[in-house]
Amino acid sequence: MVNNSVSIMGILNVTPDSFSDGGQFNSLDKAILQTDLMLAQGADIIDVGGESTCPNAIPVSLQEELDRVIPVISALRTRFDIRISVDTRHAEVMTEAVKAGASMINDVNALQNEHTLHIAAQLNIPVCLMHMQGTPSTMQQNPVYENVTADIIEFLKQRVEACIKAGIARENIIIDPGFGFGKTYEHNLILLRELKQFKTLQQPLLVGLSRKTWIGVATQQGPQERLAGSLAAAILAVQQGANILRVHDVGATRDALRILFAVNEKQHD
Ligand code: YH5
Repeated sequence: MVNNSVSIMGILNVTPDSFSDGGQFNSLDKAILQTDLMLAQGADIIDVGGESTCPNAIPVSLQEELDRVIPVISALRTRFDIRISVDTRHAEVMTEAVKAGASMINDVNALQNEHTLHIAAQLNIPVCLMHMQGTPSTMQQNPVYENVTADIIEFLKQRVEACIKAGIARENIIIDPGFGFGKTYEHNLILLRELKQFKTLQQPLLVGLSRKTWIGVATQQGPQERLAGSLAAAILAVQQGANILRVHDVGATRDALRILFAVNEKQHD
């Protein structure tokens, strides 16, 4: 945790078709090496995902997702003392991941599937509720909002209420506007400009900005050249109250946060 207030969640993709790391870390050994590196660089959470949610991703079966994710979580659990989050939309993966050692659920569907909602309530661990308009395959076709920030705050407010009604403790609920998920370039800019409005929900706020398409549009850079843009976006988010940053580049993000906290004259780690 940087300065006791912002946590860094390192992304561990275990998808062979993963666009952002070129599928570099799809074997168990590479997953362990990558985790070791992210831990050394200051990650507080490792987010393990086996299903790509980008629009042209090849769909994976439930069994395939389990086969990718569960051995990695087990291997990380035996080797490292770190919180492991599972990035999944499926109840079976949530259950098996927690058995294998995960202690956080990251659901890009915000537990809208009734089964996942009840499973998450039983598991009694932190959950991240992310907003997405549409489904991964269609979400970027024509996203429309009346007021993007207000609409997403209202959606998340309703999801927080549904979770509490299902028995999830309020302290275990993290919210996320879902940058890039059914949002135009302009929508992403407005969301980051107005991010502090999400603090009215009074829940921890997670943001995933790292290397996303809109950053590439703004900087005119490809996926591997979006680090500087991602760091700038991360700092803008933290200045508005973001509590968890989901990132590919843990060390660089930690250094950027150190500058922010040094300037703000807060303690550093
Ligand atoms: C998120 O925001 N995002 S997976 C496209 C890219 C680069 C990165 C084209 N899972 C989030 O990281 N979970 C993902 O360049 C997430 N919040 C939460 N909670 C997409 C991703 C990416 C997509």
